[in-house]
Amino acid sequence: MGTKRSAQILKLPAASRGESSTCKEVSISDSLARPRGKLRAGRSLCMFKKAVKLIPGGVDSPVRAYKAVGGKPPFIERARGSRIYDVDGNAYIDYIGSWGPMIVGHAHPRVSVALKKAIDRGTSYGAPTGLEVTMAELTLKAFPSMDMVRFVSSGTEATMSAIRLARACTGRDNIIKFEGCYHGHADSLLVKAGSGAATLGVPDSPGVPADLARHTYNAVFNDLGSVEALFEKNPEGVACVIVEGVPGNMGVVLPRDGFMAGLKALCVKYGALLIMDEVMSGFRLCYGGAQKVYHIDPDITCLGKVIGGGLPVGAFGGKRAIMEMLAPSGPVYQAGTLSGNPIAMTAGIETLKLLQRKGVYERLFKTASSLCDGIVEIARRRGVPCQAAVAGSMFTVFFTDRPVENYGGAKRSDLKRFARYFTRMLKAGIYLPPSQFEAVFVSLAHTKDDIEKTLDAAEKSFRGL
Ligand code: KE4
Repeated sequence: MGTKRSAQILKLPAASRGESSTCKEVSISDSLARPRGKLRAGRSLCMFKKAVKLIPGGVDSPVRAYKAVGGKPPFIERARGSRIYDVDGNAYIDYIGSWGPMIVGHAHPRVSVALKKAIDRGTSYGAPTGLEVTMAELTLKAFPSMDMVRFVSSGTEATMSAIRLARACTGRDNIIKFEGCYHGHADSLLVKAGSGAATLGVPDSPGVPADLARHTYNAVFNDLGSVEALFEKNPEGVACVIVEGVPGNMGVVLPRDGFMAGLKALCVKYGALLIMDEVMSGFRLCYGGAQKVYHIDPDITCLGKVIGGGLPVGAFGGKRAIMEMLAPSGPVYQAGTLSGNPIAMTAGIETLKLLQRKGVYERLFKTASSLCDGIVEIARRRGVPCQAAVAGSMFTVFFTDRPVENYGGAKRSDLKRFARYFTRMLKAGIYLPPSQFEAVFVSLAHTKDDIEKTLDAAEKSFRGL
């Protein structure tokens, strides 16, 4: 086959049942064995049929609907360690990990025991607790660029609030983001967004007022010239540049050497704040995120996913002078009923404590690398062109024969081939993100045997792909 089969692998150091009465019960199987070699799906299909009448698209977050890969999503009933189990009794090796949070594995005993105790103390008070102080101490120690932090309930709230803060601090309205980067679904950030928006081909969502969208400019990731050009063409100034610490929402794309430092320098030059969105990269690359790997001092950092340990937590933090602009210390309003929730804080604290153990990130990086390298090697042998990037405990294999350094490069991927690969792997019991524009996540629960089983499934899936 005349295709270029080289695969570039860039690596970062490790610095990183609403039971439906009409859907019948089945037993849960712990093995990956498939009856007659295929997935049972009766109950999931029954639930999906019901769900689509009650919930738009049958899901509470678009990427879960399998629009980009075809078929219907399995409905999940439980998870433990590296395994996730659907309502038809199929078991899968899970590489979504709830889109990043489950880095220590599902239902980790340390986390579960702590949560069970916390629940007996009540689930929400709407009042300050010592748990938030503990979580703040842990977070600020991990991210020394931050003097203060505010907890919220999602990554979207974190980035939305960070943008408001940056606009208030600078008195400017314009923001610069990057095509293909996703920062949650706040209006100003749904302009050429990645992740689910890119997956569904709606990077610019209807419903975002043109008057607001015009204040959002998109640069090209890894292209400092495109950023400077936007600064230059905005004499009224730019409030902030927001960037994913390592983009995972166009798939994992690594910053070129000097890119992040260059961004920081441009922000200083033009008086804009640098917001580093580490909702995904924070605690996924290493204990301290991309800013530790790239030695960057952002003005504001956004966090989420891992810091909630599977419960809803987001956070944004930064320099004291900036953060004290926030109500009630300052005039910038931001609030949340469940912000700093004691159950969510408990899960986050236990998860971060587990991640502080020696050798954790070396192990995560080794697991991610061995899986990624193995898939790329199989693709090479099978004549399937692909590129791959590993960043700590996350990676993406792009089905393209050219390097992927930005969203344009990611979009050159063969999405049909990705969909075939995804479907074959799912049938083999491997639960991958249903989109080329997402990251694969490993956890401390993934074993050598899991990796071997996954590569065995890949060996079969690449045949005639
Ligand atoms: P949430 O509002 O979904 O908690 O976080 C938004 C967000 C912000 N910043 C980054 C870098 C993110 O990756 C995200 C959310 N990531 C997606 C997965 N690519 C969440 C999955 C989904 O949308 O269902």
